[in-house]
Amino acid sequence: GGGRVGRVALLGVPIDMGAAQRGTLMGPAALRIAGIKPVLESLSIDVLDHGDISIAQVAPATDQIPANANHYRDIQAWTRTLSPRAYDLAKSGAIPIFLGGDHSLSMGSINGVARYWLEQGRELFVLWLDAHADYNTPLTTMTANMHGMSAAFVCGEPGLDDLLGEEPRASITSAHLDLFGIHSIDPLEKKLVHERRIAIADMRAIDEFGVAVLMHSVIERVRARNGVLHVSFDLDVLDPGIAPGVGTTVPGGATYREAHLVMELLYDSGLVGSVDIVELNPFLDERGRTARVAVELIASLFGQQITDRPTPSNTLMPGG
Ligand code: HAR
Ligand code: MN
Ligand code: MN
Ligand code: MN
Repeated sequence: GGGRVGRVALLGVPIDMGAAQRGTLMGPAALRIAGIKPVLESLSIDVLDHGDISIAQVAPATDQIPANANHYRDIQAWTRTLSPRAYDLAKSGAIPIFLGGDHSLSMGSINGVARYWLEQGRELFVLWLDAHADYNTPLTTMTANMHGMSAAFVCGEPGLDDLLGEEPRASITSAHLDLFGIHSIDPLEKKLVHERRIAIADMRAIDEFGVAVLMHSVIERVRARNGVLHVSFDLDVLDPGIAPGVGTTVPGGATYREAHLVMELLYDSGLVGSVDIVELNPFLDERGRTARVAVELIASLFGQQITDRPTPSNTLMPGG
């Protein structure tokens, strides 16, 4: 397979202050070691790795630090640095893949990408693959961890209004957000998600109806409006049995095949314009398993057919 997607731009975002557990800052390196670039190249995709961004040059902020937002200044610096980079990458015509890093990075990646598509007159939709809804605000959060607030922020929920500083805010409407694979949500967060009537395919719905039926409705909604889809892929949507290398594992996640089918259907749709891969914590991983699963899933998202993969071998002594 492969060939339909022309160019991919990789950008590492080594951020871990949005989560309670340190270590996701090693995620971009682990994804590279697991072979994200050569795997995409094997699908005839032109891949440019832009390396990791750093927040060293960002101008000091002058706004008040809001209550219930841990490490606000760090996340603010990352968001203000990432958003214009995301805008530029989208404008370059490549499909950007943002290598995390914890999920707070999506506040910057999606803001930048949304700004570009807004200028183009195209509607941006966001598919949020996650155990969690990440729809907290400083008013609803139980932890103050900002990676639990990123979906709410990109939908324009109030509470982090000065996070971007001078960088223009380009929110999507909550009607363009699809939460998928959810199996952990806080009480006030759940209330807010229901008030906004956000589309949510939780793990119970996936068990009952299956990934294919639910994904077709996501895809058709985007296609009906000639939209573009950003995929925000939090590895904790996967069952901890196949993806132990994340900070917030929740039992009852997606299986290996459920996750691949999501990616295969997304590839077939041809609608994906940008991607986040987040929450990989190599400090917690088992011998690179989670990083390898992540790279295999990205391959499916970019056209690897399950029947085209090299045959796994159990041979102990090749040629013996
Ligand atoms: N809902 C919880 C909170 O707000 C847990 C959020 C955990 N977030 C992530 N990203 N791992 O999905 O703290
Ligand atoms: Mn998340
Ligand atoms: Mn999560
Ligand atoms: Mn299941």
